[in-house]
Amino acid sequence: MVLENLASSLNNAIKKVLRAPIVDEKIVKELIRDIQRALIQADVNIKLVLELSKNVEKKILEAELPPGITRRELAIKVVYDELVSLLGGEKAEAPKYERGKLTIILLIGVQGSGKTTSASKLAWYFKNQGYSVGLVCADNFRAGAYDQLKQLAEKIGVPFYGERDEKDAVKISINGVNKFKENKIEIIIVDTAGRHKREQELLEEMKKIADAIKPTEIMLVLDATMGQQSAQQAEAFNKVTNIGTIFLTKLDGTAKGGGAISAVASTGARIRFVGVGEEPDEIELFNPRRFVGRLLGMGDIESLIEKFKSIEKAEKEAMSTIASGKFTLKDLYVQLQTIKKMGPIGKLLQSIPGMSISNEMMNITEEKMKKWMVIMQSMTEEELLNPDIIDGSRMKRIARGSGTTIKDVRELLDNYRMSKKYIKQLIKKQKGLYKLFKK
Ligand SMILES: Nc1nc2c(ncn2[C@@H]2O[C@H](COP(=O)(O)OP(=O)(O)O)[C@@H](O)[C@H]2O)c(=O)[nH]1
Ligand SMILES: [Mg+2]
Repeated sequence: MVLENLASSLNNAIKKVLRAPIVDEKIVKELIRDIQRALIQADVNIKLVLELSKNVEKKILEAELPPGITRRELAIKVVYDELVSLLGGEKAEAPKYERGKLTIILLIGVQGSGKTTSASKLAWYFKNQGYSVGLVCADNFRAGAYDQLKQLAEKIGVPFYGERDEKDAVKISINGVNKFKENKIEIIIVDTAGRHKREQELLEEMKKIADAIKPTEIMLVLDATMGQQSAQQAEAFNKVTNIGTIFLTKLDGTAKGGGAISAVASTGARIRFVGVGEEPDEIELFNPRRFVGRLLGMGDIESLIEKFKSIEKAEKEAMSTIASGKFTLKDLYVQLQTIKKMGPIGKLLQSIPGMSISNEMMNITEEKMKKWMVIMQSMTEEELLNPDIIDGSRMKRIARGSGTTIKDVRELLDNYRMSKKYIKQLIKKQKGLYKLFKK
């Protein structure tokens, strides 16, 4: 039984209700049976399934219908709500680690589940939240694990700790934690090995590491494409260490992640983050509503609307700056950073017909941005706020002062004007699109 079956049987159950001419007790009972079958086949704890179905049945049959709501709509809403509450409730909940205090996150999971990638994603996420973050490589089993995490750490600009030749993962974990503790790092993320000669060895090693470094949170990394194996993995790990949260990876593919429901049910751990790509910034907070929507086959528009909301928020400031005609060179730098951060959103926009984003804008390298900052530092306040006054002789002075060439200065100014135009266009397009998706 693979997880796709769970998703499709739930989906079929919902469709049956949608197709039925009237939703009477018989249909409701049938719906309940379908849901029970689907969940039990997906290894969700039987007691839990019975509880869930009892709730659904009771709510659908006994509830007073709210005005304007059909029993059919209510049935779907109830199933939806029950699954959402099984997965932890209403909304995406951001972890709140105390500032200035030490938080240790220990990542565990089988080989290939995405631990190392997710470690870098978490580091990227928390760094952006303003925490100081350190990455520890305690995977000394797979050759290349050290370099993989080290490179990712360099890419996102967070400190890395590893010992290439040390064979004892427990020792490395302790040393790494101690070093970052000395450096007053707030969040230490420990990446571990996934493959061992025997599974039992791996589980014992995880337990030893956990006992040694006493993590604040043990996070199980689960591959969304793994189906019901997820529950078995989760249970095996949960027996030796207490899993607190789950990072569900590879939700960017076709997998709906139904297996994770079983993992949640069997461990009581909450899914906290999802991975939606291979890059460090392709991480999202787990959103139960969106997840269930997707599982039941009605979530795509919802996630799109949410993405647009977040773009709208990010661009609101830019909009008001530009609307007031005050888009300066200083703003340009901030904007470029925003655009870089919007990487995945850029991708999303590109996937919508008629929304191709200027590639020149998305491809500006970090190097170039640094050079531009240096150039801008050689400008006067007046020039920064009023770039139009920069003529040939000013360009010469700025180039000399920043150790660059007139060509570099001109390139920056060209890009500034292009950005101004581009951002204006982007906002216009977004306004139009946003209207389309607003209910
Ligand atoms: N598409 C996609 N690929 C992922 C995601 N997370 C990890 N991967 C890929 O899965 C593979 C295994 O990841 P890795 O982090 O090395 O797994 P580990 O063995 O648990 O450390 C790599 O090819 C990753 O790029 C994700 O969220 N989406
Ligand atoms: Mg790894």
